[in-house]
Amino acid sequence: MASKGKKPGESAKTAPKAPGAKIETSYAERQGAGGETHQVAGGEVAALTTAQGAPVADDQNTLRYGARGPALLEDFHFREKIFHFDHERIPERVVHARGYGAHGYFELTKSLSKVTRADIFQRVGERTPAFVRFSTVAGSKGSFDLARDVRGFAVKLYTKEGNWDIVGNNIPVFFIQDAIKFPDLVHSVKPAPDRAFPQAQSAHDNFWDFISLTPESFHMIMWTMSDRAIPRSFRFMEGFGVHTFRFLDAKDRSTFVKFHWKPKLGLQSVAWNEAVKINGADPDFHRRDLWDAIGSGDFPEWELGVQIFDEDFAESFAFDVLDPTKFIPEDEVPVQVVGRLVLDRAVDNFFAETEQVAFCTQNVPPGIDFSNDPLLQGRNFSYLDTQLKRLGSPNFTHIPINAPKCPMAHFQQDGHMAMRNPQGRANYEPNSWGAEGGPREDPARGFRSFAAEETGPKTRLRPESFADHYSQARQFYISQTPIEQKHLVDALVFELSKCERPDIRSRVVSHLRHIDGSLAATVADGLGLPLPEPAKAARPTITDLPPSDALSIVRNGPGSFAGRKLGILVTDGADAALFTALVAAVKKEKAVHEVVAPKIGGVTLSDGTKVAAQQKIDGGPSVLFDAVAVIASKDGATLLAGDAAAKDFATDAFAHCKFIGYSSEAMALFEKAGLADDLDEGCIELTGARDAGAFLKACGALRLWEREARVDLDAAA
Ligand code: HDE
Repeated sequence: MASKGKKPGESAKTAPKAPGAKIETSYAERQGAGGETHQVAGGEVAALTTAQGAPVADDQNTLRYGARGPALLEDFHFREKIFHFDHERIPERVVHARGYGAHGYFELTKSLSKVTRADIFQRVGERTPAFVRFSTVAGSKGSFDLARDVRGFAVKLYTKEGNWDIVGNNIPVFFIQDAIKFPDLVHSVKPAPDRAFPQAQSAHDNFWDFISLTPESFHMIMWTMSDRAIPRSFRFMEGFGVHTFRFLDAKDRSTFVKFHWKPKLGLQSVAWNEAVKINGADPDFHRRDLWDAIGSGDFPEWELGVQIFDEDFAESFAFDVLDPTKFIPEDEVPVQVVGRLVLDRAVDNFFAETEQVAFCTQNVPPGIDFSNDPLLQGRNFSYLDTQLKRLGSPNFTHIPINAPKCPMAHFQQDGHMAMRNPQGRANYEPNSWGAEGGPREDPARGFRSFAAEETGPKTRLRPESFADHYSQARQFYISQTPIEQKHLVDALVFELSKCERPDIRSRVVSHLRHIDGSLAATVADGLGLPLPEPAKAARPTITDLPPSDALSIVRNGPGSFAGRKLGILVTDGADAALFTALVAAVKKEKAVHEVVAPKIGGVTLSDGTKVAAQQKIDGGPSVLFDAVAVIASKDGATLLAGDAAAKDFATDAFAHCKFIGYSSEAMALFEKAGLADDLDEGCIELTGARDAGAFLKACGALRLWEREARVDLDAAA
């Protein structure tokens, strides 16, 4: 198991050397260009070859008659190169197309041998290799990271008894109860078929039309309109297996289980206005964050938690445990932590690993089994199907990222791109070739399904126990802090304001009336809409489900700035001692910083020290940071005060409720930015190096949400 982080850009393998390949002169040299980057250093390097292995002498010019004549068909190098290029793309995933993956391991911290015979849960301390792919759902592969969307959280665990894929999301419930509605849900949120927009967003008529006609989706809507759908980074979000699964013990006795991933660094999201701006400033914000964290050795980590419960609990629970639009509050069934997941290695090649990884919900090892959740049952069909389309061959398990890391032996053979075929004469069983006859069944170790007794007529019927659509939506809403409730209302108003049809807006609000009266009234008011009658409800809302702290992001924050990023805007002549103290305090908090300066070449501080910048002010807006500091000299502050990007840096940080540290000279910038009269307890003057530590401690609260009432018309109203 690799445990060392790979620095971005560092390749695990070096290119194979062609034996004795001594490159005489490069193309650049022959052309007289001789630029440094074209020089062949050291003599012996890998020779460029065709895919068939023939060394290539000239990769710059096609073969043609004379210098200006027609190209020749016999140029096999050109033909092969273009042929391969033309076929580089594979179909993007129909959902979850935009994603980012990393390698790591799962380590068991608590044995579960009493409830499951799954090998991965037997030996405390044992590590199992893992690959995780995070994703957004609606956007295409090239869309931006900070769409308001559910995030995929798919984990492949290469156990000793086969791959186990927990293909989950960062939200513990789903929009629909039956897999047959999935194509409709996805069609509705994707760009409309006639105009092919909007991309990567749900703020449009088609989506809300479908939702307003699908009452079961309203619990999930509460989550997707909450800040959970705009996470600060993959590292600060939870993951959920969503469905109820089964554990099977050595005697095939079953208990139910739900899976949870809890981020070690706590939960955090961004503000919506910030998300919109991040998408412009850095569309790769989330993938860059993961890449940088792993590259710097700050390995992202989650705890694996399980909620284990039996049939008796399932019977007594207020909702059906097979209904994927419901979760089980942690207050009712505690989450037991049984292990940790650490991501410590970036991919060597995005396509080979992140793009080709093929998760399948039906990949479970012995000791783990499915429940009858109708969404899970449908997914078990869908994922295999989708991989065949995407990867083009039933042999997608031969691709290294998908291949199990335990021994495999079977009689499957042939097909496109077969890398492994049965050896010897027997490719069938039973056979009578004895020891040479290949693998045999293993009834003791092999996968066995839970022998559930199923009866009933063959029908298309939604169970009565799935009919309550609003009670848990309400429970989620009342579990949020006031600022989180406000963000949820704002999100609904924003999204519905993008719908052109007033009847769709109104129909959505008619459902909100069953969730919370003031929620419905505030959204209606935000839309300038008369409060509609409540929608017809299959069941009355249960109004006394207790709030649960586990559902709030704010209540599950980190309480420290560890893993976060401070943006320091500096100018020439800025106080060197203060700058140095700030950087030291950042390090002490296990956070990181970036220097933002008027020029990318950096600045010269008051003591003559030169500091390089990571961002020029125009390219490093404050939305890219969790908190900011402005350390300016008098002249520098005057310079910044005349710069629109510098003013935006300050006003956005303020509007997004960030903590702002500043040297007294920076007031000149704040004055021009119109902030001087508004500075509050989140704006901390750094009078000297000794204030740096206290500022970084204050940043641990992440945001001063109280400020929002002063910067947002909707909050003030
Ligand atoms: Fe998926 N889903 N899904 N899904 N899903 C896919 O498989 C599907 C659902 C989830 O990073 C597809 O390989 C159906 C719930 C993730 O590669 C496809 C239904 C949850 C990923 C598919 C669901 C998910 C996918 C598209 C309704 C959370 C990305 C490409 C029954 C528990 C995995 C692919 C990755 C991907 C089908 C509902 C999570 C088409 C039919 C619920 C994280 O097979």
